[in-house]
Amino acid sequence: CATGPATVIQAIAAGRRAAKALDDFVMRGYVRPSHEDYSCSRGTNEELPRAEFDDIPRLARAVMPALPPGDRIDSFIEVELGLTEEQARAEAARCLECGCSKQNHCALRNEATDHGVQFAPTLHVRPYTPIIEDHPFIVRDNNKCISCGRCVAACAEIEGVGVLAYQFSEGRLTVGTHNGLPLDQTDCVSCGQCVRACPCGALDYKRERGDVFTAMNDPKKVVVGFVAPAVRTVIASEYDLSVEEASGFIAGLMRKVGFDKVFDFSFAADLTIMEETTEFLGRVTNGGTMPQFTSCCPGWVNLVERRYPELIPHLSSCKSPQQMMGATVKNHFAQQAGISLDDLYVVSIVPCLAKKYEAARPEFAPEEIRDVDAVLTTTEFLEMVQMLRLEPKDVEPGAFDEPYKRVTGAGVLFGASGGVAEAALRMAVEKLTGTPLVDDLDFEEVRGFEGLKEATIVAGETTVKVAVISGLNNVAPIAERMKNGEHPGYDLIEVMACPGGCINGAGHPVPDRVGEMAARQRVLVEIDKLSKYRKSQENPDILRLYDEYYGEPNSHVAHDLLHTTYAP
Ligand code: HC0
Ligand code: SF4
Repeated sequence: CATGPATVIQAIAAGRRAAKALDDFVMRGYVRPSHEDYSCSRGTNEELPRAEFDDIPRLARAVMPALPPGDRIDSFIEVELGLTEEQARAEAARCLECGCSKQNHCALRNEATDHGVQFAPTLHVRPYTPIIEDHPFIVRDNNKCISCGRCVAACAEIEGVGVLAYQFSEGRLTVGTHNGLPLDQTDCVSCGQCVRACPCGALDYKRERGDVFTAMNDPKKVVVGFVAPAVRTVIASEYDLSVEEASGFIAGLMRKVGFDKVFDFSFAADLTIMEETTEFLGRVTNGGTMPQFTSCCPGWVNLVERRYPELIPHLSSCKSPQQMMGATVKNHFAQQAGISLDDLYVVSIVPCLAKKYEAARPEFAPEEIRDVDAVLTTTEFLEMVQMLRLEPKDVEPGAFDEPYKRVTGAGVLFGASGGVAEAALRMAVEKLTGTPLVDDLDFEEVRGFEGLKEATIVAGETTVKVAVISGLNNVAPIAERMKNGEHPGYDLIEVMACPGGCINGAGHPVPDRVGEMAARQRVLVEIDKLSKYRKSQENPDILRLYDEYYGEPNSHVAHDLLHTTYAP
């Protein structure tokens, strides 16, 4: 198992501060604690994805600031990749050398390049401070911090959580937590908007792609992937696809990356609508706790648990689509396909960091087997595509797999703010009036980027008042009023932590042009318009799943697998 990567890591390990640099690599998921295990787990050298070798320039650059000045890294690059010293230097000069893999687009580098700023080798020479790992997956490296304060602002002003603050230490202004506690002991909701705001990789998150590659390289494992609605908006833009092409292309791309089965989250979004709208109508007719809050955004659920536990009875008991899909695959699909749980590895691809937190919650790992084994962000997925050197011409577009092949436009809409409410209204109005909703499926009032949107819908004898909130700072006034016993005047409230919903999640590449968010939203709205089925309750695969497995919405089995409880 003596491989290229092992040689490089050993060589780097000979440098000054090498142990810390190596820790940095391990923490970021570039290498395993034992690189021999890492190589062995991938089989022979020939079977290693080219990517492991392609990562070397980035690894080398990452460690440069921690090594003595000189040509050591350039010579590693030369040795491993066959570049000349001149080429190696040119390669290195393209980057600010912070070592981050900044979501494919580095705003700081782009700004620097636009303004003609040249790379200087002394840019980051500072006293080394240890990398802080005080959160399940967010890592903070103050060696890279440029004290711009974007993360502090994102946490305070977009999310209203305010757990980050400037700190002054040893003559340097950097960022810490407001009360000095480790991040995982604060009210951090894990939305990742701080990571998204950081222009230079001082805030980053641990990658899970190594675990996913390992599972894919294990011949015993059936690796199932499912992709969130909002991810296709980014794939459409990255590959310049039409709306009609986006979903089929992403299914083909996932197969090419190595997934054995590919499903669409929008299916689970339909399942969520069946469960959550049934719960809502139950509360309306039985005088249950009102209003009902949606529960599919784990950033929002984290905020309720940490800061507003009084509101827990208002949260829908539904798991998010991610966890509904995981539970359905690990139970219904495993049983139907005759796959033992030891051999089934389930991966979600999402725009969201909070979903990494959600998937790791102990209640979603019955008998210590997680329903969702790994969570990849859109960025991580695109990194895997790059590592495998896949080109669009390698991709054969196709449908998602049975038995969850068909999805509705309502499920796809989930990816933007207002989508959950709109999908729920399409079912609620139909049930309340007893008449199939044929026209007037579009509830445009709840779409768009306003932090608070409202709609009043008259359905037969019932009037449903809906609020749609995105950006957690916008929920505080309502939450505070409810905490003090006031009714906010709504029946159903959708809350998503990220402004504009999941299309703006921290796991996507950072938009680098004006209008990108509106374009992402348009993709979802257009897919909905073109869909054969536009109401979750008419999805034939959902109806079949109820027939053969769950019985009916909110049934005993459904409660067991598709609902949850919350802990203050
Ligand atoms: Fe979302 Fe979702 S819509 S939270 O934003 O509900 O991540 O896209 O996958 O689970 O479906 C994220 C996006 C999802 C979930 C869905 C919901
Ligand atoms: Fe995640 Fe979406 Fe919530 Fe953002 S809005 S934290 S991307 S689920």
